[in-house]
Amino acid sequence: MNDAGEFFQDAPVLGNQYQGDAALQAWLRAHLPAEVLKEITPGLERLGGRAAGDMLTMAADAEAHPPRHVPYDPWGRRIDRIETTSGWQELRRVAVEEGIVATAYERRQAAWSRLHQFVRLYLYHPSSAMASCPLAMTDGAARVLEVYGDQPLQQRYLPHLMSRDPGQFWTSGQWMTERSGGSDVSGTSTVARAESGGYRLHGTKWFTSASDSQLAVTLARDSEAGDKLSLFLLELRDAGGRLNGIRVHRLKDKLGTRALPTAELTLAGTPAQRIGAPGHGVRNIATVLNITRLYNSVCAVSYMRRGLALAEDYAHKRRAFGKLLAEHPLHRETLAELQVEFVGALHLVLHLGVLLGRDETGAATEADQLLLRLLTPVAKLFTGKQAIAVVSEVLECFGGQGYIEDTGLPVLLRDCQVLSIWEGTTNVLSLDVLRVLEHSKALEAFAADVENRLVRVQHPDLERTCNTVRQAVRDMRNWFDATAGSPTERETGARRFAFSLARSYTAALLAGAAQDGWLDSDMLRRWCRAPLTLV
Ligand code: MFK
Repeated sequence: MNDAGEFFQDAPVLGNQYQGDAALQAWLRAHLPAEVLKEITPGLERLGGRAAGDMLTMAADAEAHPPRHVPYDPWGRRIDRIETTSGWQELRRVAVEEGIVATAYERRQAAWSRLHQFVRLYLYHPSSAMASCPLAMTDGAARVLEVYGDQPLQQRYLPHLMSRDPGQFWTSGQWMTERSGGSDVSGTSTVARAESGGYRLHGTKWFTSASDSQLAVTLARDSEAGDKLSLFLLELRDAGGRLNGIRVHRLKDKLGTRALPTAELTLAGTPAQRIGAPGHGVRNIATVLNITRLYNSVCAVSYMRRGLALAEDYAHKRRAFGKLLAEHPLHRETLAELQVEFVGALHLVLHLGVLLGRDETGAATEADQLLLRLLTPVAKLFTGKQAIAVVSEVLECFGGQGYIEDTGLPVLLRDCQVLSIWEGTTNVLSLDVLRVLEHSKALEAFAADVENRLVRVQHPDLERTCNTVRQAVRDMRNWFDATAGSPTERETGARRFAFSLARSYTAALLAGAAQDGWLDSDMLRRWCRAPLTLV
């Protein structure tokens, strides 16, 4: 109430996003060696504070002042300048200072470094106005250079991509999409003409995220490889800051990710260098995609957490029908259901951070590698859809205020909506899951891993739930065998099958945590109340 007795609602407030996250802390305590947790905790606390502090001001500025394309200088010269606001630039500086990319490549925590980086990204992302998008592609570019780049390429570019110095840090875009397609890149018409030890690229790219980056990886038809697709790396600007044979047509007018300068552009003789073997473009860029798909999953979970943090706070200050929202059983139940979705997704995604960390440091078993390959598209498609559903429900927790722009709530939903589209739509990723299962022993590795987790669960209260998970895995294997001779039926069920893999694997992860006593077993029961198999 104010002095005149009028009512004004207090806004939801965010606290330190690490210190207030009991689910994350419980997971880290249960998995990380004590000395690793001790070493990284102060940094997580600092970043958790910034995510609820100075980063929010920067993100609000970036969101309120979207990037601008300036095609000409005052005298008519074509310049194609991309202007971004100071908030956007500051968010990039925070990312560099906080080592959002560097943490994964410095490998100070050996096989735990990737997990550490995932947690940092999880804290950074929902306050970053999507500055995390160029970081995802930068990380993917660093990884593809590590795996396929020759020494000169690695020496020139890796230090920039993993730098902690804002003056040295470079970001990379990832340009796959042309007018003819984003999912099906087989129609790519950009050509790469070999020229004096390098290449020059000619063609038009339809979506180029983060066009303010210094670098980009892209696909083009390679004159040295019978016009098959190869992967190329290009520098956008020359030493004087002028675009390297690139003409920007326009910035895209998007539903969300409005602070992110996504452009449509033409390459007209842009110098480039090939990464990896000629004609292996799709296979090589898949290394980038597998990183960006994991970023997408981490970011999806972090949006769920952000929405819940706001909704929980609000439920303890908003009164309706004579009591706080938090005192209404149905509101509490709604929040509890959302919390379970978030916790399940958190466990799945952090587990992928463990698998990726092992893979990148040579510590992965063959089963780890199969699971990583299988669960990467599974987690991306599953958490992308979950985030949209959870954040949509979160908005409803605020009633009409959830629909009002300057509360900062609608942007969460607008930005979530892209998570199921870019980096492979739900259907394209469901087909990728089939591709993995049809060409490897990943389903066997999956079933064995689930059983290894369930067999440890001795608590009598959990037995029935564990049997439900076992039955789900049997059902999935039966469906997969039964559709072996019917590609159409298999493809038709691919999405349901991928969701089944996500729900049942997550159930096995939650069962282990409940058995070890650091997860409330009610969470597991709630998770398993929804059908685990949809095939
Ligand atoms: C905040 C979050 C941050 C995210 C920010 C990102 C913003 C960036 C915006 C974008 O760039 S969006 C564009 C993203 N584009 C996609 O995700 C493409 C989606 N389409 C696919 O993934 C298709 O499945 C694919 C292009 C791969 C299909 O192409 P093809 O030519 O039909 O591929 P094919 O023949 O199935 O596979 C070629 C090779 O790649 C095969 O290996 P081999 O040559 O050895 O047989 C495949 O096994 C391999 N491959 C394909 N996907 C793979 C993979 N290998 C490993 N991992 C994968 N994911």
